[in-house]
Amino acid sequence: MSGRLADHTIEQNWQAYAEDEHAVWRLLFERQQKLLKRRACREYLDGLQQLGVAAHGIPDFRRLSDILDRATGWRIVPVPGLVPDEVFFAFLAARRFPSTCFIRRRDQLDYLQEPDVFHDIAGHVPMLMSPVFADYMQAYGEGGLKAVHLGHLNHLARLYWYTVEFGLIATDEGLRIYGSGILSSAGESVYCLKDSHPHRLRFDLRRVMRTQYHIDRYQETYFVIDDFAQLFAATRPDFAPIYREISVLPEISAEAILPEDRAYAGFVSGKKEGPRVSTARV
Ligand code: HBI
Ligand code: FE
Repeated sequence: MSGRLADHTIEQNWQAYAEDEHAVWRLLFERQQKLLKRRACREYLDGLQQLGVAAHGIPDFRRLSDILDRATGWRIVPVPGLVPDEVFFAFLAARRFPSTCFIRRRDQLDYLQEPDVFHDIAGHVPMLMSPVFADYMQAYGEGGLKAVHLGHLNHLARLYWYTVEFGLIATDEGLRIYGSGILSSAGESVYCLKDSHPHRLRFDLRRVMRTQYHIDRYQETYFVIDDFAQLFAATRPDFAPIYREISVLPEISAEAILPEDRAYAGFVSGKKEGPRVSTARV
């Protein structure tokens, strides 16, 4: 790892976790396991199992990294918290996943704005066991470095938000979760699939990049991919012309629906899904 990146890393110091910190992990993990068995995508559930991420306590990153490295060449690097955007992207481009080490307190089980070790390890890392998703994350890191230089980080950050953090995938068994922000949230893992309030739209790169998001509440809109190959293919073109194209178009608010939007047409709780009547302004 380059010196500049290494400057942002810390030691996980696994031996130093208190028993109560492991107990918080167990609470979170057991609760999510029950919810995710029938809600998370196959790639996530397989990754979790292969990594041996389990209920007994906060995992040792070195053990996980060795398994992850053999599967897809990714490793986990411990960081103290949010790292600067360019550093974050440089890590991803080098197939290094920066993970926080601290765990939320007992009074924060349901909600925490910043990432903690449960979000990073139980939410993100299992997806990195999937070869296509692992490549997508690296491509995203490379795209992030370019976006910063082009002054379009806002557009690229929305792609991350609506895929890596809050993405849904259409499968033969129905709609499933792959976004880590949902996978690590008990409330949102139920809400995103079942609730009649949010829109569930077919993934469209330009639409996603134009759509604002809220960081402090459940999402108003989810974007549904058909498979991870579609996601990876969407990141293959040079984004520079796409950024130019969308920067002259209006931004889209988190809850808005456009006439050209395509709703996910699966069956959710016995009702056919469609966009709600458009009352929102763009
Ligand atoms: N740092 N540790 C950490 N985790 C993140 O998810 C993260 C970050 N720094 C910046 C960042 N995310 C954003 O720039 C991207 O999500 C767009
Ligand atoms: Fe995250």
